[in-house]
This record gives sequence, C-alpha cells and structure tokens, in this order.
Amino acid sequence: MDLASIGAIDGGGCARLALTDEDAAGRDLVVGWMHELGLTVTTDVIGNVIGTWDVGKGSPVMTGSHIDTVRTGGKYDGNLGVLAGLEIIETLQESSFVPTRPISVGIFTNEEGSRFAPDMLGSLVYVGGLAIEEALDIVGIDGARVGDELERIGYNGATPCPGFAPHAFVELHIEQGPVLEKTNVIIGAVTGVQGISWQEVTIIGQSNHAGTTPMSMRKDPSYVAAKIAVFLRDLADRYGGHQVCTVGKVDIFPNLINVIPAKAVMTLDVRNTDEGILKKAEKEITDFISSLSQSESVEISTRYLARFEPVVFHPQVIDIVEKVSVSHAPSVVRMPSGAGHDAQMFARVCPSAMVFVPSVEGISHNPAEFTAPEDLVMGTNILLQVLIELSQIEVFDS
Ligand code: HGY
Ligand code: MN
Ligand code: MN
Repeated sequence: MDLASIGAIDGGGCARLALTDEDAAGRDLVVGWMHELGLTVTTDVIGNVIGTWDVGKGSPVMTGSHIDTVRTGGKYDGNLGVLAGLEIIETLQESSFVPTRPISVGIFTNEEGSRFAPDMLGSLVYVGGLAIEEALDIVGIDGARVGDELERIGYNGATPCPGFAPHAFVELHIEQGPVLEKTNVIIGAVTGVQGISWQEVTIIGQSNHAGTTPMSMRKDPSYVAAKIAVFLRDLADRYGGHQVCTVGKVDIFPNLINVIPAKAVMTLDVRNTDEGILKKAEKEITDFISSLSQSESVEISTRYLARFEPVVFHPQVIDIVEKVSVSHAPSVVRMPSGAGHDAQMFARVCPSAMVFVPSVEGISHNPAEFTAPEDLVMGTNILLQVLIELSQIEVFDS
C-alpha cells in the first residue's frame, strides 16, 4: 500500500511509467526496504536492482518482478512479485531459518514496455538478449531516450549486463486474466508465456479539407487505421483459441474535426501461444496492410517494437510449484500466461517458472485491478516454499 501511494491515481491504481519520477520514487522506497533487510543491493547498467541475502553458498535462487506500471495500472501487477520476495526474506530472517543458497530479489527495469518498447527490457538486457548500447538508445513514445532517463533518475548503475545466471528463477504474479477466478482455483502453476508481436504502423495520406474534398479523391489515414483495427478484431475472431489482437494506441495528425488527416500512427499487439499460428496471423496482417496502401493510395510503413516467441518453463520447476501448491493451497491448475513477464527472459539462462494468483473479474492494466489479501498471502507462501525447495536441488534435470 505504501508503494501504491507513489503515483496513485483515481480508482485506486498507480501510474509509474518506466524511468519517470514516480518510478524513481517507487524504486527508492523498495531499495530502502532492501537495505533494512541487510541485503547486498546492486544496480546494473539498465537500472535493474538486485537485492541479495548473502547466506548459504553457490549461486542464488532468484525471484522478483517489476514496479513500473502502465499509465492506468493497478496496485498488484509486478509489485506483488517484488514485495513478496522481500516479505519471504524478512520471514525467513525472523524464523532464523537459513537457506542453503543466497536468495536474490530483482526489480527489473521497464517490464511494461508502454513508454519504451520492447516490454521486459530490463530482464532482456540482464540475460544478454539485447546489447546495452542498443537498449540505452531506445526512444520512447514521448521522445525521451532510455539512457538519458536512467541517468536523470540516478539508476544508471555500474554492474554490467548480462548479469549472473541464478540457480533458478520463480516469479509470483497476478494472473491478469479470468481463468483462476472462473475455475475457482487459487494458484496457477504457469507452464509458459505466449508469443508476443508488437508493431508500429505509420500511415501517410494527404491532409485536405473535410468539406470540399470528394470521397473519391481522399487519401485518408484515419479510415485506413480503422480498417486495420477492424481487420485485427476479425482475424482474432476467425482464429479463435488463444489468438488475441489489440490496437491500444492510435495517434492522428493533425487530429482536427475539419481536416482529413495527414498521418496516423497506430500499434498492433498480436499474441498466440503457438508460434506457427502467430506467424500466420502476422503474414495475413502484412498482406492486408499492403493491399490497403494500394486501394487507398496511402504510404504505409511498419516497424517491430517487440517480438518474443512463446516460452515454455522448466518442467521440474513447474512440478515443484504444483507439488508445493497441492500440499499448501486449496487448489492449483497448470496454465499458460497471456501476459509477458520477466520470468520468460530468465527461462533463457536458468530453470524458471511462475506462480499465479487470481485477478478479481480478470481485470488488470486498470486501476480497479484487485487480488484478495488471502490470495496474496497464499501466493507468497507458495513462493516461499518453492524457493526453499529449489535452493536444495543440486542439479536440475536438463
Ligand atoms: O504486455 C505485457 O504482456 C506485459 O504487461 N508487459
Ligand atoms: Mn507484470
Ligand atoms: Mn503489466
């Protein structure tokens, strides 16, 4: 709740877009709690903060998530995973239980990706999926540059990326969808993350007078943008299954009532659990866009903002999440994640998985996002037991 008061917005949510002053204030608060727990705190070149309880020996078991939010975010998305990690360390310290391995808690930079694309930027750089030079030069939707903003808020750390590979990584997160609530299950043993395709589409037409220009003479980017948005919805309806398509952002220029726009810039968020189907959807969209540019005599250019293939988590870690949940939670179900998460990046470098708790009415990326306190506690307890079990495994199945 103290963290949620930073960047608090109407409706009980948070606005802490990555690398803004609000994000910085949230980081300062959580880093303070890390120091209070006596953790060794490092900040790396992309601003990831890792707090480690240096007990036991060998490489740490790691948990964590993000505390940046979308502009109309909730209290729990990301924040739960970071604070649960700190809560677990505090609980173990109080219970004088000393784990056999160090435990690290990560705050990963710009997981949301809504100010700076791609999403999961910090964990992607941490695992060596993107060079730091490229990441620092990313320009956001407001024209700001990642490197400049990191410096401005004082989180341009010195620790190099890629960071150390943890012994294992498990992230606790709200489901952000309706599955757990609908099936009346408390814990999700997450099997993987669906593929994500983000594109920006720029449509250049010809601005003209709304009253005098005959319809046959128009080169109208807002009409083309609308056609693309409708095409995406129809494609998702045609494909069914896990296929989802979203047009979340459309900027029209000059955006005036009596001017046929000169330009429209829009984003396409297309996802599927199956890479082959996702590729098929992307191909259909590309073909539709090029046919539109012919028929509407507009110039259309596209660029990828993010493209991550579906990720499958480590079977042995998923088994542990499920086994621990069977003995400590009322119910558990295996399920894929519709949202992207930092854990999907750690799956590239160590055995990784996730624990989900329910989102009331499946609502997220919305100030009304809510998870019952008893479910937050249950998820944190499951994470505690899972981290201890993982720390006691010498070598994972390959
Ligand atoms: O977009 C996502 O899936 C995540 O919230 N970054
Ligand atoms: Mn999240
Ligand atoms: Mn999110």
